[in-house]
Amino acid sequence: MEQKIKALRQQMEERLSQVDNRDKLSAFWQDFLGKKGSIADLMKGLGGVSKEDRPALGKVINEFKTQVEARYKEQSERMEQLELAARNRQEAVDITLPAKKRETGTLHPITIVKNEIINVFLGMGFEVFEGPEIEDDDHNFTRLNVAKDHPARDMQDTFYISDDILLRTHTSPGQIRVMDREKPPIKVLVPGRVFRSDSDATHSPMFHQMEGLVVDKGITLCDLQGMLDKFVKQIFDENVHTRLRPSYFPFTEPSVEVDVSCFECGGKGCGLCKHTGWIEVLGGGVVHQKVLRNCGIDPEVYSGFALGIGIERITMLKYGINNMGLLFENDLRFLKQFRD
Ligand code: 2NM
Repeated sequence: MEQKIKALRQQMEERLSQVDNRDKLSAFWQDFLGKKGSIADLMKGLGGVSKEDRPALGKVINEFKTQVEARYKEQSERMEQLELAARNRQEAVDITLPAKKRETGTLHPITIVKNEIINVFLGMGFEVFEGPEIEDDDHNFTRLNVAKDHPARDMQDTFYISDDILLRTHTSPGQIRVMDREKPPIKVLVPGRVFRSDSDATHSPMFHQMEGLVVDKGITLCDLQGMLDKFVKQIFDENVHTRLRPSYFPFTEPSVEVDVSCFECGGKGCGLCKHTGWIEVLGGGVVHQKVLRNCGIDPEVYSGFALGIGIERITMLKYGINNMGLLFENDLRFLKQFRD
């Protein structure tokens, strides 16, 4: 029996030295420690041994079994480590490789300029209000002193949804809503999309406007020009200044067209200013007394100024864009140039 164990021990070591995967390890377990394995055989063999020798021999077999189990465990752990090492090698990531490029979005140039304009006016103490894009005739026209027979009400210019519901043609109805709710002093900025049935190289049926309104005691056209001067210096160039020309809007009296001195040539005359030295940038005026009265504000006590800026126009001037269509095509080759 002793001899048999000695031979088995040798066999065991030999088998173990050949184990290089889980299947072989499992076969080893079956052959030595399994129900029909060598050790089970040894135990069975105990039956034919004399009663006196049995305890001692049983002890030897048990010790051998413990040894085999210990060696099996050792090998099993070694196997796990080898497998883990192999998996680590296989799943290794080369952290020195350049990362995959992820496309990030950019703000649309109109949004960039809109934010810039808002920031300038926020710095002067304005608040921002947004009104609805679908308006009624009353807010969009009547209360702004646009008479029933005014050409701006014509079907050609306005997208009507029904007899008196329409897509706003300017953001002024938003200012009416502000004056309905708030009493002076009012200092508000109303940005938004506006709609006019007009489409050619210089007109889009949808465009963006930013209107400003200031109402308080003693507001005059001088306050408008002072603020505009500050505004254009921040938006275009520290050296530009403004010029007011008389104009006409039904909702302001007097009404003005506002030019900036050409920031390209400094006023000497160039292609951008069509050799006039001036570029038209916005319109405005002193809010018509009728409009104030229409909103329950007493024009004997209060006065105000209003202004309207076309955001597309400012954007094109600022970035030297000569074709308005580019602002609406959403061609990435164009839009990517405004990454900042
Ligand atoms: C412009 C030009 C002139 C304007 C007037 C008003 C209101 F509501 F106070 F009457 N809002 N916007 C206005 C005046 C807008 O845009 C070129």
